[in-house]
Amino acid sequence: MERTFLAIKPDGVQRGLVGEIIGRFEAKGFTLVGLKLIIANQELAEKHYDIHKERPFFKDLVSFITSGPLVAMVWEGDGVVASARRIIGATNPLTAEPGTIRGDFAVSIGRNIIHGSDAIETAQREISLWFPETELANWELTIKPWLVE
Ligand code: IDP
Ligand code: MG
Repeated sequence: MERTFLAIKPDGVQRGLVGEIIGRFEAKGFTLVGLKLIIANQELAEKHYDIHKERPFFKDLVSFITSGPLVAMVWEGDGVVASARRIIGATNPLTAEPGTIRGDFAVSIGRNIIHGSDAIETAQREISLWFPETELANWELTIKPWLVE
Protein backbone atom coordinates (compact mmCIF):
# COMPACT_ATOMS: atom_id res chain seq x y z
CA MET A 1 0.00 0.00 0.00
CA GLU A 2 1.27 3.46 -0.95
CA ARG A 3 2.52 5.68 1.88
CA THR A 4 3.78 9.26 2.16
CA PHE A 5 5.71 11.24 4.74
CA LEU A 6 4.20 14.54 5.88
CA ALA A 7 5.53 16.96 8.49
CA ILE A 8 3.74 19.93 9.99
CA LYS A 9 6.70 22.29 10.32
CA PRO A 10 7.45 24.34 13.46
CA ASP A 11 5.45 27.31 12.06
CA GLY A 12 2.35 25.15 11.61
CA VAL A 13 2.69 23.83 15.17
CA GLN A 14 3.23 27.31 16.66
CA ARG A 15 0.25 28.68 14.75
CA GLY A 16 -2.07 26.04 16.19
CA LEU A 17 -2.83 24.39 12.85
CA VAL A 18 -2.04 20.78 13.80
CA GLY A 19 -5.68 19.71 14.24
CA GLU A 20 -6.85 21.54 11.12
CA ILE A 21 -4.14 19.95 8.96
CA ILE A 22 -4.54 16.41 10.28
CA GLY A 23 -8.31 16.84 9.85
CA ARG A 24 -7.95 17.53 6.14
CA PHE A 25 -6.16 14.23 5.47
CA GLU A 26 -8.56 12.32 7.74
CA ALA A 27 -11.59 13.84 6.04
CA LYS A 28 -10.18 13.03 2.60
CA GLY A 29 -10.10 9.34 3.51
CA PHE A 30 -6.41 8.54 3.92
CA THR A 31 -5.18 6.40 6.82
CA LEU A 32 -2.82 7.71 9.49
CA VAL A 33 -0.20 5.02 10.19
CA GLY A 34 2.49 7.03 12.02
CA LEU A 35 2.41 10.19 14.16
CA LYS A 36 4.81 11.92 16.54
CA LEU A 37 5.74 15.39 17.74
CA ILE A 38 9.51 15.84 17.84
CA ILE A 39 12.23 18.46 17.73
CA ALA A 40 14.46 17.27 14.90
CA ASN A 41 18.21 17.44 15.45
CA GLN A 42 20.67 18.92 12.97
CA GLU A 43 21.70 15.54 11.54
CA LEU A 44 18.13 14.41 10.86
CA ALA A 45 17.19 17.76 9.31
CA GLU A 46 20.27 17.78 7.06
CA LYS A 47 19.58 14.24 5.89
CA HIS A 48 15.93 15.07 5.25
CA TYR A 49 16.81 18.10 3.11
CA ASP A 50 19.99 16.56 1.64
CA ILE A 51 18.78 17.19 -1.93
CA HIS A 52 18.84 20.95 -1.21
CA LYS A 53 22.30 21.06 0.41
CA GLU A 54 23.85 23.22 -2.33
CA ARG A 55 20.96 25.72 -2.35
CA PRO A 56 21.48 29.19 -0.81
CA PHE A 57 18.53 28.70 1.57
CA PHE A 58 19.76 25.33 2.95
CA LYS A 59 21.27 26.69 6.17
CA ASP A 60 18.19 28.74 7.07
CA LEU A 61 15.93 25.84 6.16
CA VAL A 62 17.75 23.41 8.46
CA SER A 63 17.92 25.98 11.23
CA PHE A 64 14.18 26.68 10.92
CA ILE A 65 13.09 23.04 10.78
CA THR A 66 15.09 22.28 13.96
CA SER A 67 13.90 25.43 15.78
CA GLY A 68 10.91 23.85 17.51
CA PRO A 69 8.59 20.87 17.57
CA LEU A 70 7.23 19.50 14.32
CA VAL A 71 4.58 16.85 13.76
CA ALA A 72 5.90 13.96 11.68
CA MET A 73 3.33 11.69 10.05
CA VAL A 74 2.95 8.78 7.69
CA TRP A 75 -0.29 8.54 5.73
CA GLU A 76 -1.45 5.60 3.62
CA GLY A 77 -3.79 5.15 0.66
CA ASP A 78 -3.87 4.62 -3.08
CA GLY A 79 -2.32 7.65 -4.76
CA VAL A 80 -1.57 9.34 -1.42
CA VAL A 81 1.84 10.75 -2.45
CA ALA A 82 0.58 12.87 -5.34
CA SER A 83 -2.77 13.63 -3.73
CA ALA A 84 -1.13 14.93 -0.54
CA ARG A 85 1.05 17.25 -2.63
CA ARG A 86 -2.12 18.68 -4.21
CA ILE A 87 -3.78 19.09 -0.81
CA ILE A 88 -0.62 20.88 0.41
CA GLY A 89 -0.34 23.21 -2.61
CA ALA A 90 2.56 24.95 -4.37
CA THR A 91 5.87 25.58 -2.56
CA ASN A 92 5.33 29.35 -2.68
CA PRO A 93 2.16 29.99 -0.64
CA LEU A 94 1.39 33.16 -2.61
CA THR A 95 0.87 31.08 -5.75
CA ALA A 96 -0.66 28.07 -3.97
CA GLU A 97 -4.34 27.69 -4.89
CA PRO A 98 -6.97 28.68 -2.34
CA GLY A 99 -8.31 25.50 -0.78
CA THR A 100 -4.82 24.05 -0.41
CA ILE A 101 -3.12 24.14 3.00
CA ARG A 102 -0.42 26.57 1.90
CA GLY A 103 -2.95 28.58 -0.15
CA ASP A 104 -5.23 28.96 2.85
CA PHE A 105 -2.77 29.52 5.71
CA ALA A 106 0.60 30.89 4.53
CA VAL A 107 2.24 33.84 2.77
CA SER A 108 5.97 33.05 2.69
CA ILE A 109 8.06 30.30 1.08
CA GLY A 110 10.23 29.97 4.20
CA ARG A 111 7.12 29.59 6.40
CA ASN A 112 4.97 27.29 4.30
CA ILE A 113 3.67 25.15 7.19
CA ILE A 114 3.96 21.62 5.88
CA HIS A 115 6.27 19.20 4.10
CA GLY A 116 5.11 16.37 1.85
CA SER A 117 7.15 13.76 -0.03
CA ASP A 118 7.36 14.57 -3.75
CA ALA A 119 7.47 10.99 -5.17
CA ILE A 120 6.98 7.38 -4.09
CA GLU A 121 10.74 6.71 -3.83
CA THR A 122 11.26 9.93 -1.86
CA ALA A 123 8.45 8.88 0.47
CA GLN A 124 10.08 5.52 1.15
CA ARG A 125 13.39 7.22 1.95
CA GLU A 126 11.80 9.85 4.19
CA ILE A 127 9.59 7.36 6.07
CA SER A 128 12.59 5.18 6.93
CA LEU A 129 14.57 8.26 7.96
CA TRP A 130 11.91 9.53 10.40
CA PHE A 131 10.18 6.36 11.60
CA PRO A 132 11.49 2.98 12.71
CA GLU A 133 9.18 0.17 11.53
CA THR A 134 7.99 -0.35 15.15
CA GLU A 135 6.44 3.15 15.18
CA LEU A 136 4.23 2.44 12.17
CA ALA A 137 0.83 0.78 12.61
CA ASN A 138 -0.45 -1.71 10.07
CA TRP A 139 -4.21 -1.38 10.31
CA GLU A 140 -7.30 -0.88 8.19
CA LEU A 141 -10.08 1.66 8.56
CA THR A 142 -13.34 -0.15 9.41
CA ILE A 143 -15.16 2.29 7.11
CA LYS A 144 -12.93 1.36 4.15
CA PRO A 145 -15.83 -0.14 2.11
CA TRP A 146 -17.46 3.30 2.29
CA LEU A 147 -14.31 4.96 0.94
CA VAL A 148 -13.03 2.53 -1.69
CA GLU A 149 -15.22 0.40 -3.96
P1 IDP B 1 8.41 21.55 -1.29
O1 IDP B 1 8.39 21.70 0.23
O2 IDP B 1 7.18 22.15 -1.91
O3 IDP B 1 8.68 20.13 -1.75
P2 IDP B 1 11.16 22.14 -2.08
O4 IDP B 1 11.53 22.76 -3.38
O5 IDP B 1 11.46 20.69 -1.88
O6 IDP B 1 9.61 22.47 -1.82
O7 IDP B 1 11.88 22.98 -0.95
C1 IDP B 1 11.91 22.50 0.38
C2 IDP B 1 11.57 23.66 1.30
O8 IDP B 1 12.62 24.62 1.23
C3 IDP B 1 10.30 24.43 0.94
O9 IDP B 1 9.12 23.86 1.47
C4 IDP B 1 10.57 25.79 1.51
O10 IDP B 1 10.25 25.83 2.90
C5 IDP B 1 12.09 25.93 1.35
N1 IDP B 1 12.42 26.67 0.15
C6 IDP B 1 12.34 26.25 -1.13
N2 IDP B 1 12.72 27.20 -2.00
C7 IDP B 1 13.07 28.26 -1.24
C8 IDP B 1 13.57 29.56 -1.55
O11 IDP B 1 13.75 29.94 -2.71
N3 IDP B 1 13.81 30.38 -0.47
C9 IDP B 1 13.60 30.00 0.81
N4 IDP B 1 13.14 28.78 1.14
C10 IDP B 1 12.88 27.93 0.13
MG1 MG C 1 10.39 18.97 -1.56
